[in-house]
Amino acid sequence: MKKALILVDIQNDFVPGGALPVPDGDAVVAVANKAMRHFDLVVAIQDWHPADHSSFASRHKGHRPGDMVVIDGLRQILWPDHCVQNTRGAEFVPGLEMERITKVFHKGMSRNDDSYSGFFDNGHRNSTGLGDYLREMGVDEVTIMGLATDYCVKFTVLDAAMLGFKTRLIIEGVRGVEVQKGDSEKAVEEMRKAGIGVLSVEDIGKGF
Ligand code: VGL
Ligand code: ZN
Repeated sequence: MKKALILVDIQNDFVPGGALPVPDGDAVVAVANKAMRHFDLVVAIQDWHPADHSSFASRHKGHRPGDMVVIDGLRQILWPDHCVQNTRGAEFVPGLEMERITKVFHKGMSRNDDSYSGFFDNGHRNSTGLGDYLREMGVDEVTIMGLATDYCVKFTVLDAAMLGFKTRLIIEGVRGVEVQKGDSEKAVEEMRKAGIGVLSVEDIGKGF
C-alpha cells in the first residue's frame, strides 16, 4: 500500500501579505519541500473560490469578516475575499516545489458551499474526488500539513480519518488563523482525539 502527502491550501492569500494571512504561514513551505521526498504520492489542495463566493463578508450587506451567518442551514464564518480563481492570491506560494505534486484538487468552487476539508464541502453534500483518487492509487496512509491548522487542515484530517485512512499530521508544517486565541491548540487536541498521529517532519521516514 502507498503513502500520500496532502498539502492543504499553501496559497499566497494565506501567507503574510495575502488577503487572509495566517501568521508565519510562509514557514510551512520549507517543511513541505522537505517532507515531499518521502512520499509515493503528493497531492495539493487549492482553495478556489468564484469572485462572488458566499463566504466573503463583502457579499453580505452590513457584515464584516469574522461575523457568523447561516447559509443553506449551515453556520458560516465570514472571511475577507480570498483565493479567487485565477488570481495571484489563489496561486501556490512561490518556492513550493510544484514538480513533486502529482495532482491538485480544488475546493470551494460553488458559490453557496464553503469547503474547509479537501475531501468534502462543509455540508458533506459533494466530494472533491480526493478520497476516490487516493483509493484508486492504492493509498492507505495519508500525512497532512498546510494552512490553516484550525480550519482547512483540521477538517481535512478529520475527514481522512473518517474515510478510514491511517492519518498523520506534521506538526511543524501547520499554522493557524486563530480567529480566537488558542484555536490551533484546540484543533490539534481534537485531531489527536480522533486518533490521528502527530509527528515531526524529522520522523517521517521512521513510521509511527
Ligand atoms: C481557509 C478560511 C477560509 C483555510 C480557507 O485554508 O483554512 N480558511 N478558506
Ligand atoms: Zn476559503
